[in-house]
Amino acid sequence: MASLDLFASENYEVTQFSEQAYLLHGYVASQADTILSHLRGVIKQSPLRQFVTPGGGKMSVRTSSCGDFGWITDKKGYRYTDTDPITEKPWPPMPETLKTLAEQAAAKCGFESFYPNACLINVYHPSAAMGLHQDKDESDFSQPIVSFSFGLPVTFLWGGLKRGGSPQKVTLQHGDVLVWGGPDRLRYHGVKKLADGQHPLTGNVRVNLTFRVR
Ligand code: MD3
Ligand code: FE
Repeated sequence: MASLDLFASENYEVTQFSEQAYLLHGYVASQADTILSHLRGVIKQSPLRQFVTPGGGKMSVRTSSCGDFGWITDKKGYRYTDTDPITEKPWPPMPETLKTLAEQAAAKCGFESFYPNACLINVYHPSAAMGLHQDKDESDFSQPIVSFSFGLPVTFLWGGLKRGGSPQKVTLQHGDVLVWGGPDRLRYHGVKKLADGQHPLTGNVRVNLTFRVR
């Protein structure tokens, strides 16, 4: 079992929010060092940047991607590309460790054939936030989205399938994994402004990875 050390904790609590929405508490905490060092390699090749949305506003979150496809936005809209518009080269490959951990997390929640080809990297500094939105730039909504959170905690917001109403709140902590699939895949979601703080592994930032099938 050479790959045993790749496996995430088997002692984690699960919170089920909805029919196919799960929080695996601390699922990747033991792998955080490895994952974060892979990410440092990725962002050396494709740097973090603050995109400008079609509405003309600069995003507060700093973003990069790895995998066959990366998510971008500019004046023309939101989409996936196979090339980083800054480097004009393919996005860095998705590190196998990350891909395998995301697939394992999905499988724990009943998604046995999830093979992500895009990993969006979001880095939040204090006061960065993400407004309520749906993730609908992908082509197959039967595929779940898996997210890993590292570093500073944040209040995650999740609402319904339509805008409006008050979203539910949940704190996402270092090492937490979210899996959203099936009828929950198109829920509105976002995160509140990041509060200042210090985390031993990330300093004053929160890092979020979302694994998707483009
Ligand atoms: C619920 N990122 O990158 S991750 C995003 O913390 C995004 O950076 C947030 O929303 C972040 O698009 C939240 C958790 C998440 C991701 C996708 C979802 C929750 C979701 C899709 C549907 C419902
Ligand atoms: Fe999202």
